[in-house]
Amino acid sequence: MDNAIQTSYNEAKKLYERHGIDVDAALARLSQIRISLHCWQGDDVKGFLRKDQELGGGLAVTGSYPGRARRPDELRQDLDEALRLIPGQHKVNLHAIYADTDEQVELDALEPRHFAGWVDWAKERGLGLDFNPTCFSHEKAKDGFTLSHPDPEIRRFWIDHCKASRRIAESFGRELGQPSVTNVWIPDGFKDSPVDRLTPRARLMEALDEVFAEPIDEKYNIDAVESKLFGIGSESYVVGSHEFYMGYALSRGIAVCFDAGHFHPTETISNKLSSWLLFGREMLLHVSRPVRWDSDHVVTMDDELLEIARELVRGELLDRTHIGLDFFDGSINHIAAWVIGTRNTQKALLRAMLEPIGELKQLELDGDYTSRLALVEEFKSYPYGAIWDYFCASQGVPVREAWLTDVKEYETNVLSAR
Ligand code: RNT
Ligand code: ZN
Repeated sequence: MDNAIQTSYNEAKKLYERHGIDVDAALARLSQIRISLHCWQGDDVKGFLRKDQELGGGLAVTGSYPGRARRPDELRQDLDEALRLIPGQHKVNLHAIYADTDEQVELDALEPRHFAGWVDWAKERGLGLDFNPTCFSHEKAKDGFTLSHPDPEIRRFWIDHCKASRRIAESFGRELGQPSVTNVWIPDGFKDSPVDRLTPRARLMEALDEVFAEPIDEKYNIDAVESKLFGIGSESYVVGSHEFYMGYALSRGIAVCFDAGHFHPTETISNKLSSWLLFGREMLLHVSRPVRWDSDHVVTMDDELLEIARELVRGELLDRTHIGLDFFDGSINHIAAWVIGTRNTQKALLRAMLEPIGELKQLELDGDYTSRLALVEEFKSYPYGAIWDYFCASQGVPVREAWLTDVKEYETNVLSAR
C-alpha cells in the first residue's frame, strides 16, 4: 500500500479512537454490506426483450450519452467495469425486460432459464441478484394500469408476470446461495382526480394476494412492494400509495421498499425507516436523489443520504435492510453514474459508522443538546476521507478519483466502438 495512504490512515484512526470508535471494525462491517447495482442505469431503462418498446410507466430518462449497453453481454461487461472500481462484494438488480434470451417470450411466460446467462455470470463473481417484474413499457400497460386494471384479463397477465418474477428470483437465490429481493412497483394511477379511489386499491390488494399466494422459500426470495406519490401521467392519484403498501406489507408480512424520490419534495425517507422497522420485518431501499420531482438523479453526498446512512447505522437497522440504487441519468457516462452512486452510498455508511454514536446517544439522554450539536458538527470535518482511501486501497480498487481515468479509458476503448 502507498505510504501516504497508510500514514494518513494511522493519523486519522487515532483521532477517531479518542472517541472510542473502532475504525477497523467499521471497515470490516462496511466490506460486508452489499449494495444492489440497478442494471437499468446501464442502458437508460430500455431492456432487451422488446427493442422497439418506448419507456413507459411515467418514467423518463433525459440524455443520450453514447455507448449504452445494447445486449446482455455488453451490460455485463459494463457492470464488470463498474464493480472493478467499487470496493466490496455487491449485488445486481435486474428487471424482467433484461432477460438474456433470443426467444420471443412474453412477460407472463418468463422462466428462470431465460436468465441463465446472468446467473452464470453472477456465480462466477460471487454476486447476488435481485429482481423486478417490469409492469411498464408494454402494450398491456399503455393506459397506465396493470395489477389494478379494471379488465380482469389484463390483470391476469400482470399477475402471471409477477408470479413468474418471484419464481425467477427464487431460482437466483437458490443458485447463488443468497436471498434475492423481488420488488413490485407498478405505475397504476390517474392524471386527474378519480371519482373512485377505493376500487382500484381493492383490486390491487386482491391481485397482490394472488401473486404472493404461491408458496416460496423465504430463504431465497424476499417480497417487497414499492409505493409512489405521483408519476408522469399519474399526478393526481397513484393506486399503490405509501399508506396502501404500509398496510399491505404489514398485514402480509412482506417488505416495504422506500424510494427516496417517491414522496413529497420536502418529505424524506430517513425519518420513516425506524417507524417501519418497529412493526415491519425487512425493508428495501431505493437510494436515489429527487430533484424537484422524482427525477432519479445520481446519488450524491447530500444531507439526506447521510441521514439515511445514520439511521441505518445508529439504529442498527442494517441487518434488516436491503440497499439498492435507483436512478437513471442518460446525460453522463453510464458506468461513472454507477460508480459515483455506489461509492457515495458506501462513503455515507462509513461516515455514519465513524460517529461517536454511544457518546452522542448519552448526551441526548442527558439533555445536553449543546454538546450533541457541537460534536455532530465537528465530526463532519473529521478525516473520514483518509479512512475511505485506505479502505479502497486495501480492497484493491482505485483510490479517490483515480477510477475516473479507468472509466475514460474504457469509454475510449470499449464504449466509443458501440
Ligand atoms: C419507479 C420506481 C421503480 C423504477 C424501476 C425501474 O418510480 O422507482 O423502482 O425506477 O423499477
Ligand atoms: Zn424505485
